[in-house]
Amino acid sequence: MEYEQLDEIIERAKAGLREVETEAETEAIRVKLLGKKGSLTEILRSMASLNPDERKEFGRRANAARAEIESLLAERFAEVREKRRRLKFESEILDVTEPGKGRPPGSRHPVTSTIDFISRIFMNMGFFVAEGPEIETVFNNFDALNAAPNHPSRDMTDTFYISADTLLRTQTSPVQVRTLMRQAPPIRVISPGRCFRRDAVDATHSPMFHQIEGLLVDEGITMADLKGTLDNFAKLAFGAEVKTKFRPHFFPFTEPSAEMDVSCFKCGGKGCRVCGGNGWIEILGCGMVHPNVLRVGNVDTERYTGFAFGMGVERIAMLRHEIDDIRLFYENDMRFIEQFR
Ligand code: 2NM
Repeated sequence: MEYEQLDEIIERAKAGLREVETEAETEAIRVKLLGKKGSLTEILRSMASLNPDERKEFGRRANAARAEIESLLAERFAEVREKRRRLKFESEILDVTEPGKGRPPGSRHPVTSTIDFISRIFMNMGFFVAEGPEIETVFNNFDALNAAPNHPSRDMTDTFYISADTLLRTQTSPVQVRTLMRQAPPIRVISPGRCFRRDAVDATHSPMFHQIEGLLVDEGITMADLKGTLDNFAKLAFGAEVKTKFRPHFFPFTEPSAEMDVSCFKCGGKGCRVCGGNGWIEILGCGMVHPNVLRVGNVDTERYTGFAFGMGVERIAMLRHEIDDIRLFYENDMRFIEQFR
């Protein structure tokens, strides 16, 4: 009978498997030849018409043919599976020696670098950095600082109130108040941080800005200590050649109070754009801590005296970097920030 049909199926298996590239294509050939409706199965069905001897011989050969095709399939399956694995590995190859994607270096915001610059100078003189909350009590922000009940800075039009007794701090001195209440003299702290005042925005005003304030309390502290410390700061911050000048001023929390000017570090005092033509630049406010403030911290005012000072961070940064508009600090424009790398 049709033994040639068996040889032919084997040939078709060989020819078909030469073409296949994937496991799915190989499986399709398996189904076509050996599946329930496959060619070999069809041939076996036709065995019904054979006599027993023929059927036995045909069955033997058909089984041999099936075995051969199965082994061809297994071989091809292994090959295409291996090929798929190899392609997957190749597509996933990682060159661990390849240089990383260049990430542009970041830059610190000039407000941050100015805070660090000023803090470092005072830390080198023995001051510690203290921080406190931006939401403060009216007591810490005003009462403890000897501000009269009717002081204009307390006004709703000057201060952001959150409630009758809480507000956004208008200066960082409440941090000094907290320090005084927690710690006995000697005290040497500076407090950098964000402050808030209801100011209209222009080139030199912002309702949110930064300050650094300082406080020193110890036995025998006089105005000479204040002047020596702040003159030293001015020389370290703006150049050894600068001179300082203290002009009388008024603050509720200090008595006497003063403002400190430095001779222009740009033009040496002749007058230029940086100093606005007059040769001197106002840098900070300062004074001897008012006894009423010291008493808030239960400091013995017969034994201890102290001085305090405060300066605007943006103002110092603007002077150092010749920035002419405070709004540039808050626009998050990288082209601005990257200039201070
Ligand atoms: C200034 C000017 C003068 C100041 C006073 C105090 C405290 F809490 F100790 F009384 N801290 N900071 C002070 C003094 C701040 O800023 C222009």
